[in-house]
Amino acid sequence: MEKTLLIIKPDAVNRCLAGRIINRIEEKGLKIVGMKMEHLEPKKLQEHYAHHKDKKFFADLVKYMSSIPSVLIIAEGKDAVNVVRQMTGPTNGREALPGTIRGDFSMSFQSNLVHASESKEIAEKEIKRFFKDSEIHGYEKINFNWIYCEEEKQ
Ligand code: FUP
Repeated sequence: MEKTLLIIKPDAVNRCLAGRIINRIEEKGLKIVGMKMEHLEPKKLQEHYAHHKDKKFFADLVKYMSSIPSVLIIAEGKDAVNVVRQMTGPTNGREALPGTIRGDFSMSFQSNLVHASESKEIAEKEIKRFFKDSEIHGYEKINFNWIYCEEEKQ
């Protein structure tokens, strides 16, 4: 099944929201197949946000993201990339709808609590960037048959 990368960013860790965000992922029916805390280094972040390297907020973004540790998660499920993006809401927390993570807990463009991969291809690259193969776990989830119908499990 599809995998996506989520980063519970430094502001969420600092505001003690990591547990609530992890809860939402689990309650939705996504399967957590990787999870760790890591103090992200500027070099890795510059690569991760390379598409923003010419923007004026880039230096501040890297500084904030490398300020304290983040929690990194790989979530697996049918259409996981799209499902997690929907749960996250748009970049600006002030515009995100209630019910989304950013809509419920963020008032900011930058301090928007979570990163979620944008597409399947990007998710594959991001998972390789942040996780070793040995940190990704395959296991049986006992409630799987109650989350999907037969056709959706393919
Ligand atoms: P998203 O896909 O919603 O995480 O947003 P982007 O990839 O466009 O942006 C990545 C991060 O850059 C955001 F989470 C916050 C930061 N950012 C700013 O600080 N200011 C901006 O104007 C746009 C993005």
